[in-house]
Amino acid sequence: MGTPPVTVDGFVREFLHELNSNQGVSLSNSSVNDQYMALASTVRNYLMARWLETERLQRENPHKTVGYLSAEYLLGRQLGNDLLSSGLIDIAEEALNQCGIDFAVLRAQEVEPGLGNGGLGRLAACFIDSLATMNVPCIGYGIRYEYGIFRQTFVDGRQVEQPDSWLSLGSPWEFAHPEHGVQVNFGGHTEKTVDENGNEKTTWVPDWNVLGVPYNYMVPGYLNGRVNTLRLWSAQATKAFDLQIFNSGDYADAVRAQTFAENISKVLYPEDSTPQGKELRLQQQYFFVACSLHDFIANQLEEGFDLHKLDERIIFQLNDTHPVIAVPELMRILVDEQGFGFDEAWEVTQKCFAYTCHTLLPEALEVWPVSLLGRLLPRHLELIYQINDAFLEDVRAKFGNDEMRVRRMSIIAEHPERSVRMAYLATVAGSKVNGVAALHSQLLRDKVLPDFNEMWPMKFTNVTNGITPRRFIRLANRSLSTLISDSIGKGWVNDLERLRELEPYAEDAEFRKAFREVKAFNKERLARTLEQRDGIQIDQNHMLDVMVKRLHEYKRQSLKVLHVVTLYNEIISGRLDPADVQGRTVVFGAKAAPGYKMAKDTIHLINKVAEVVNADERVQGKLHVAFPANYNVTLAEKLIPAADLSEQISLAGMEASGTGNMKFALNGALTIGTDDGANVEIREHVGDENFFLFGMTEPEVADLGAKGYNPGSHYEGDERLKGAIDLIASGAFSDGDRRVFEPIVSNWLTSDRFMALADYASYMDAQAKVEASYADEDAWTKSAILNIARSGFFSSDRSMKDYIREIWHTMPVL
Ligand code: GL7
Repeated sequence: MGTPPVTVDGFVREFLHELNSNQGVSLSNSSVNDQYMALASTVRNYLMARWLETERLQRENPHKTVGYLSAEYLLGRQLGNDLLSSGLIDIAEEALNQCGIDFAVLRAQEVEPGLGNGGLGRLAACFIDSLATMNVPCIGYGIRYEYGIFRQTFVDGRQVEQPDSWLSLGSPWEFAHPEHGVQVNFGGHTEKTVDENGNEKTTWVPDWNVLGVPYNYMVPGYLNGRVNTLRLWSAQATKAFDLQIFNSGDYADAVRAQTFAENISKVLYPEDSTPQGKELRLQQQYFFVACSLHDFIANQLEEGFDLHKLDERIIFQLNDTHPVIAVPELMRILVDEQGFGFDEAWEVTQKCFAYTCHTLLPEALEVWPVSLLGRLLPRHLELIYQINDAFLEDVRAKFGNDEMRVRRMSIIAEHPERSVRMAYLATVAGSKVNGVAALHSQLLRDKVLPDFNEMWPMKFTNVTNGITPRRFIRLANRSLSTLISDSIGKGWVNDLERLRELEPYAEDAEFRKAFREVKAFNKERLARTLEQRDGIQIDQNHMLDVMVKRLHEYKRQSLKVLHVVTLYNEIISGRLDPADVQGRTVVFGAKAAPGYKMAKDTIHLINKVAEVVNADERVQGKLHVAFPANYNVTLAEKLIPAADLSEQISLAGMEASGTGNMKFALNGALTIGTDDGANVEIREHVGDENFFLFGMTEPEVADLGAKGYNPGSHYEGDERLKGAIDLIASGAFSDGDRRVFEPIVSNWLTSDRFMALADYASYMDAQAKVEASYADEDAWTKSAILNIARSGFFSSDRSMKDYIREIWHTMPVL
């Protein structure tokens, strides 16, 4: 198939053709959505030949592929990204111009697919971008949720969730293939039979099933002609399913059955880090991994490939525990369908999986009650028991009959309810287990999985997360990109360590001036966006102090609120002279899981504090709080390039990595942060003097916890802290009603699980340093430039190299 000519005229012709033939309209009577849809098809047409070519090469000369199994992909908008990757951005802009269309308006028309909660889903999107750019064969497998992460609105300062119907205006980036639907079974029972050779055979007799329909998305590499595939599965009722019920004569029941099946891919669970053990969630997990494994293996079988060597063709990377049910599924396929012996199948399976753990929070480690798993997937439960028996035999062989250890390590937990520990299953099955930042990987070995580390020290490794420079610098910060390219050439976009060449420019007054202009430009752009989107006005001369991430107690948005309230209180009480205060706009962006009360109360508090502070003349021009609703990738792309200060203030030992922290540093914001997650490595790279460190270290946190933490003593012992908490407790931010924020206040004073009060004084000191540094414009700018120059390590291209070397042993296709 031919690619349209790569010229403005060629693009115009293709675009008009798409408008006519796909949208059925002429330019003069087309809507913005028509134009956006036609533009998307045009871009697809340019990428199509490369996609087909990538696929053909892989078919003719199969390379080992990464099967990235992830329940979430937080993709962000596609249009800009695909235009960038195909080198068509300028041509498209000019072509649209010639048609009298404003490119920016069409870009704004795209609804971002929010098929993830936060860092974990966005990481998956960065990784598949990097693999395509590095010419590594990869298929991303996941779920095509009909409703992604909810749209957040505020009503009287409280979060209200709206469904995210991202598909309602059509989704021009996907290709549905109903003809390749995969049947997925559930429920029923198993039967044992003995064949003519006396071998026992198990058959799963399921009692219901659904159809998984694949939707393919292009994943273009950056200017390299490669287009990998993201395959997301959508659930439909199968014919058999319908017919059975139709035959029973109940039409209404049949339609209900269809809805039941489609429910499986209906909605993304909005819990971030704290899964709810809901049956539908397990259905989703099994649904997408069963489809994905079938998809890949059926292809190998068609080719006549020997599945004993499956690991030469694929490595399935388990993105957290969500896809871990793939382990017994592969065992089932090999044993029950392909006639492998158990040991033989286990040997293959162990080579085909690797597991990434993304958390340290005990409540985030998924477990499934045996009762539920057995009802939904009876054969898988049997296989899990069998895997566990064999594993525990190895434990006994290695450590003697240490029954305490055996109980600790068992994949099956007995209390409080008999259940399957998915992280343990993944660890036992995986060829490698990795954490997502150096500190996290160490804590994973020492605290979460110490027994496993003792058993298999070689299994454990670290791969520090990364972010794609294409989306988060080149696309999101075009003015900075131009400044960088004008100084060191264009090669940095897929070789981010080259940003080092910027170091000398920190000493160059001209460059610093240009950098400040870039920041000013980005602030102005942000101001326009917030005005349009939220009716929020911000002062572009302020320091922009940003905390954007999911709302979670461990991330400590409440510590940031205490800082804001302290500043406010100090000014209005006259203890702080406004003339001595650097004008500051604090921006929050955060969604709370709908059932997470403390997180929602904190959102309410932030909004109420914003209301009072912003209306108080005594702090005008000095302190402003902005909390735009519905923080998402699209807003991040505007917010991060404008930021001066990046807030990464989790309690040490709680944030596995963080990836927002990397995006800020790479866009020239300075970090105020704890010694946690990837902050540790960011500080090592950018240098102590360009990072505002505060707070307890992880061992100090552990010590304090062991000694017994008493938040009340911090409150009593610190006038400013007491003042801030008392002000909130007094009803100053709740129209005098002291009850409204009582749960937050009493939590601070009596429990404070994440020790915000213990780190408060140190945080305030660090903020004072921020304030002093910001006053020295030149010194601040130098630090910002050095942050950029020294953060090349945090490219997701580097993360991919680490995975390839340590875990996957795949090769780029030359
Ligand atoms: C997370 C971690 O909380 C976060 O620190 C990490 O950067 C991210 C990607 O590795 O994974 N784990 C998790 O469950 N969610 C995350 O964002 C939702």
